[in-house]
Amino acid sequence: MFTKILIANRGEIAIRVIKACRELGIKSVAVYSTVDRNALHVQEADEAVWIGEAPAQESYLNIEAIIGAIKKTGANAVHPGYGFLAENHLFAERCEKEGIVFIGPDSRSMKLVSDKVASRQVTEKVGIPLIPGMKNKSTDVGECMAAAEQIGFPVLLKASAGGGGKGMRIIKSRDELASAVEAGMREAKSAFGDPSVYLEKYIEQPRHVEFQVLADKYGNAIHVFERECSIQRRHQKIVEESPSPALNEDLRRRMGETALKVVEVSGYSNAGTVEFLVDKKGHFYFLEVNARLQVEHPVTELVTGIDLVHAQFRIAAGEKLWIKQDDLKQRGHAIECRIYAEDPENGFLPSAGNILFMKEPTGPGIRHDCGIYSGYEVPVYYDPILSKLIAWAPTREHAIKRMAAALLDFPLLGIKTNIEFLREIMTHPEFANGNTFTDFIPRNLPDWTPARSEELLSQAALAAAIASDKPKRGAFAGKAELLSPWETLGDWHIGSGKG
Ligand code: MV4
Repeated sequence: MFTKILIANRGEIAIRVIKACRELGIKSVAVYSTVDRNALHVQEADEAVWIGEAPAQESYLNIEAIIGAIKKTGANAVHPGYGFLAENHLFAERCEKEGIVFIGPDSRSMKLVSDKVASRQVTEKVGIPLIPGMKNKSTDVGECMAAAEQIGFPVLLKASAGGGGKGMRIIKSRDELASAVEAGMREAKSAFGDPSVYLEKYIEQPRHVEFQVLADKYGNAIHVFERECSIQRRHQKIVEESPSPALNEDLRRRMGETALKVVEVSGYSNAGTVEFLVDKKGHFYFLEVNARLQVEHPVTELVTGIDLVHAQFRIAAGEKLWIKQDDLKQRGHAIECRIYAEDPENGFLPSAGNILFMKEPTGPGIRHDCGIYSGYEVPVYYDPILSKLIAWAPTREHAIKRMAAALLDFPLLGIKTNIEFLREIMTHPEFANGNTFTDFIPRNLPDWTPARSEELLSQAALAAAIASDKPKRGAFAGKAELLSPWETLGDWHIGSGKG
């Protein structure tokens, strides 16, 4: 097993990996940009290396700087987290060349699965169900017209170079096809530099259901069940849960088998996620593979008891898979809410600033993967995710109650967040009924804005009163030695009892 792992990331996922190292007695190395010098991951790691200025290109995406930090500290492996370089096959390749273990898939399979067209061709050959559609991209309206007739309306136009829903257009009939295809190509050209598009059968009101997989380097693989991630805002997942309310045992078995077939044909290893769309008749269609540990991995960990980060370490270190598929069971229900620094009164635009006061939710079945603290200055440079709140309980109904209560017990003052919006979702009858389709937000909470509740205002008043001059945790960031309590406990008097 590794003796020292460098985490090439920041925020809550860096903390998550640092904690996984600590539990196994593995030394951890954080990397940070100038603006992150007081960030929590810098304080929690055993060592910390500055890698550049705030813009990600100069720091967390700076391959040379990160390789340099690995060599400088003698780390024998690197965990990329998610985002940044996590699915950058050039970085994985560079690590392979430098003899540094990249904790994730090898660069070849990473490159294959991230090429949507190639992975569609590979999966189609072995009978994996794909959304009916064009085999190749096109820039010709006539070709698209013929394809649409063959597919059957409504069809969905997708930009070949797009992704994450960008540039998608629903085309309901033949009459609107030509103008929609021309507009779609113009948009694709200006947004992605590539005008080519393709058409698929439009799956109405689908669910986004993904399967966690674990595969070792010797061809052994298991799935660790599903996560439902349909509640998205502008194609950004905000609520995820496991099990999915939509799956019965038979559908779960068939989707799990299909996910393992995708892993097999792509030669994938380590932790990965196979994404599907599920329609209202229970038909499922392979979408893509995510070659990284996902933001939402905790819901899988809570219902199966598997530590996915430890599993990543062990597989990357060359261990043979030690879990048998039949050993795995889902127990209870877990729901995750992503806490974002976004201003719901301003179109959920990212909102930075100083966290005046926060009190993390706790209690039975509550987990909080947190990358912030009272006094922390949230920077504008990076993805606005602050933390993830996860609630586990024996039943879905109970997990919802636990989550709703935890969201009510989570003062986070000084910056705008989506906490109130998440409470609305958790307490919505359609969520309770399990009607969690990808159109949940536009259908149930269109143009939502927060109500200024008395409860919130009194919480703010209370927190403002409490938020005294607590010593900023950032004071000792980056310093090798841990400061003594005398320098960090503030105005406490110990011993004389004189008060
Ligand atoms: C679709 C679809 C319906 N029909 N394709 C969204 C981004 C990428 N993951 C693929 N996505 C979809 N592809 C067909 N043929 C529905 C989605 C979709 C989605 C669409 C709109 C709003 C939110 C969505 C969330 C997940 C998936």
